[in-house]
Amino acid sequence: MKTLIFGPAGSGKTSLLRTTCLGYNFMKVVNLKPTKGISRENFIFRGIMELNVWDAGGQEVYMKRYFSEKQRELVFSEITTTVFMVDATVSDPRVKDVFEKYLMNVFEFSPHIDRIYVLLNKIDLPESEEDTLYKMLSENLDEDMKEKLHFTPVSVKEGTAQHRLIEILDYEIQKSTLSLQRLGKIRHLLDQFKIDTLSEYLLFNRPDGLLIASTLGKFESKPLEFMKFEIGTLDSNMYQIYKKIMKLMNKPSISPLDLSTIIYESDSAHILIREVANEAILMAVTKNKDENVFFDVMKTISGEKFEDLKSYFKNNENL
Ligand SMILES: Nc1nc2c(ncn2[C@@H]2O[C@H](COP(=O)(O)OP(=O)(O)OP(=O)(O)O)[C@@H](O)[C@H]2O)c(=O)[nH]1
Ligand SMILES: [Mg+2]
Repeated sequence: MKTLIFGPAGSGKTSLLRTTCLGYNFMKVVNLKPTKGISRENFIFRGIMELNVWDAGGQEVYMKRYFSEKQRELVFSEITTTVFMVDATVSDPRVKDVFEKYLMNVFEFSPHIDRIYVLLNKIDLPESEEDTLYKMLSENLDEDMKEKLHFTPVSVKEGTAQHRLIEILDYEIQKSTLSLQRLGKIRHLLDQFKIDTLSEYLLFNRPDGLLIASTLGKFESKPLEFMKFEIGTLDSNMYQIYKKIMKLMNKPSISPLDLSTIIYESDSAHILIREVANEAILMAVTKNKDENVFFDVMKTISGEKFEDLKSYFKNNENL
């Protein structure tokens, strides 16, 4: 799915992508250099939808190239989703000019596009003039066009831009048969895990920290978003210690992957966490502390059905 992120230099496009799709926090992206031309990257959003993101560096030299006869078809054709991002602290009339050229080219080369998302970014700053920008960008457009535009004032710094992008991409998942099929299969497996073990299961996508599916239905967990869910960072010394123990016991050497389940315990439940093929994290929460339930979960997350779950993620590599 070609996803084009377009807009003037410094509006926050790369910051938005890095924080949403790679789970970076805002501090990690404050010193980004301007993007040179178009940077293309593949992400698997929510573990099920493959995105081919085109992040178009917005400096004027590049803008000229994107709109040139030689390049415009390449840049603006075959788009599935597109977002226009502006810095709401800059109400320069040149922004309007770029926006109009962008719209013209999107509709010429990707006429099926029925929504254009416009993010008015940096509203955390006191000098932000999102209303002025909104008026400027929506002025003199015909009604048909206006209906296609969806403006949202946002801030990458405060996290609202990431929420909006996630909403936009979730809407795209709903339109993608392939993603829905994959999600259906994953949900079906988790439901089977639940029946087999009397426990609830949550599956998180590792790179963006977002929920892929759960047996509890929709589940949003604030602190998990925009953060890499790394089992390794939970206890980074464990591997070294265990490796040494194995050596002292004259057992075969182990790889970090052999240490892939973490178990927590509360007064009323066990929580077991296991990596799924490097791409996802599965969390099981038992209904009680019955030891049979515990061992059933252990069996499930190392059994045949778990291999099935893994295979859905391994297939991603071949997309
Ligand atoms: N205050 C504030 N600063 C932001 C926000 N979003 C991005 N920035 C800053 O704006 C600057 C430019 O961000 P980039 O993500 O590099 O902008 P860009 O749109 O990719 O720029 P080009 O690659 O040149 O087109 C960085 O210093 C970011 O830290 C925001 O929501 N609030
Ligand atoms: Mg950039």
